Amino acid sequence: MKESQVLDIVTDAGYMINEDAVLSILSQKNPNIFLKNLLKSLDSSVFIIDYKSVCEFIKTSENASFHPLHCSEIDFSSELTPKFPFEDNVVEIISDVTGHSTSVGEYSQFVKYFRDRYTKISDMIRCRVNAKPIESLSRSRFLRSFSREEGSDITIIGLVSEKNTTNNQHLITVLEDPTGTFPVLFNKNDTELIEQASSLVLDEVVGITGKLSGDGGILMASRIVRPDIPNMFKNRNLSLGYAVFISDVHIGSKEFMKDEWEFFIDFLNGRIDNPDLLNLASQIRYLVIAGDLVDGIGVYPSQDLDLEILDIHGQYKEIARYLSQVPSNIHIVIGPGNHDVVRRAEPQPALPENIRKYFSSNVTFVGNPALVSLDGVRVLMYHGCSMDDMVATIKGVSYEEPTTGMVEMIKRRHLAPLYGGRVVIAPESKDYLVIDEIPDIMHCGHVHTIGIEYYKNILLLNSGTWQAQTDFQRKVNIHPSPAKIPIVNLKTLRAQYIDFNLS
Ligand code: D5M
Ligand code: FE
Ligand code: ZN
Repeated sequence: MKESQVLDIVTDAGYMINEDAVLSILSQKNPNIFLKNLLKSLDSSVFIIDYKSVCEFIKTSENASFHPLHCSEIDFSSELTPKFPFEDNVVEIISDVTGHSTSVGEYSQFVKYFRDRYTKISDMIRCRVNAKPIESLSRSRFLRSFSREEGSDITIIGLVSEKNTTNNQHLITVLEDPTGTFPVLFNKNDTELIEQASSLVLDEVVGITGKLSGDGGILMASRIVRPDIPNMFKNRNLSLGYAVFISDVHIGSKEFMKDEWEFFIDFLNGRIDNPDLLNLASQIRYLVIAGDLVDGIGVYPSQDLDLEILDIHGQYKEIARYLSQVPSNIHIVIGPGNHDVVRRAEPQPALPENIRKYFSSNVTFVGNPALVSLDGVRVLMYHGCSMDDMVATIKGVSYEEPTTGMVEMIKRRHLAPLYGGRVVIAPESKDYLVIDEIPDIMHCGHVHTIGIEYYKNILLLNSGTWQAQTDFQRKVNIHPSPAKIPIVNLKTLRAQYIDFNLS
């Protein structure tokens, strides 16, 4: 049942309804029946159905439950008995730069870094299509000058090193592989192709199929081949219980939503009078945090005006204090974001020892990105800074629907395909941002909006935030969706979210 259906039924019955009441109705097991019975129970003096009238009805009904929004108003008597002990909630780190960084930012390291990006992604594309090295095209150009016959389709794979529009509105790009560079033209009259080509970003590795022009000097493109993942990708090794995914807590910020966050901690501890949610809480095994734990210090100009806690250690002590209140059987995994106290360049290493010491022993620290296995379920964690670049350059990618950007990352098998934008890259000897192994779950944050979506069996999650809209975000029209928390069944990979907003 959708919000609009609730509104239609209520209006048809001659009532008005407020938003909280709609939420409460939609959170019921069977909202349709619940609403029907609720309408029957109202007496003629009621004009607006508000939350209070829904609550009164819940108290007298058998199968109804309170929306978590309101449980703080109710006495809870039940107790949480965790179903999974900490020893069972294992975390294995599969890929992470922490402890392996060799980057000092020299030119030669960038050459090696991009070579690794090219090798890994071009190998994936080669599984889908036969390709020639660019060098061989220049040779065929020489041979073609002796022959006028129509050429057959050829494919080259390279990094997109230039992208421009010609005077005639065609799109021209240059592809670069280790053997050379070659120009590729997308004809403006092929509307479908030109639409696809407009999504090419500088430095992504792509295959392009086409025919050589008459003089052999340019490839006339007919198809773009991205590495992507197989349509038939199947999840393996699924597990049991639940995992909760959050990010962007921004402790220390004046906009940190303390009450909603404490309500969330209450939920994890089962201090909630909703039997379904209590049952859910008892089965939580993991809490995964994808960066921006704290607001940090000096992350942007004049940040101190927006800070409640002005000391970085004070900020981390506060989040550690809160996380020590999470039931100790829950294994917490923490990766950093651009507000955390590690280098800004990606891949970022895990938080340093002088910060880790504040946290309890049920916390595992990883870098950004990191591929981890939660008792067999592979989770790719990435804070998500590249999303800003993608929203700015790829049509259809938006802050409102953050999973659109995550799909573009998977299609390119790279977490930050565009080089030279907002994401700063550290030239490690291998490219940790390549999506090498296909995860079961991909978890990002950063843009402060919630998104839950599947792409070819991969569960894509963008966790929202615990920070209300900042002045800056208001100016640039970013509308966060705070305190909405995705929770995932590790057996089925089905995800739902719980709304902890109090107003
Ligand atoms: O980023 C939260 C969101 O706000 C993310 O989409 C980037 C955007 N943001 C934040 N600060 C800036 C600046 N200075 N310029 C442009 N966009 C920005 P967070 O990482 O939590 O700050
Ligand atoms: Fe953030
Ligand atoms: Zn961020």
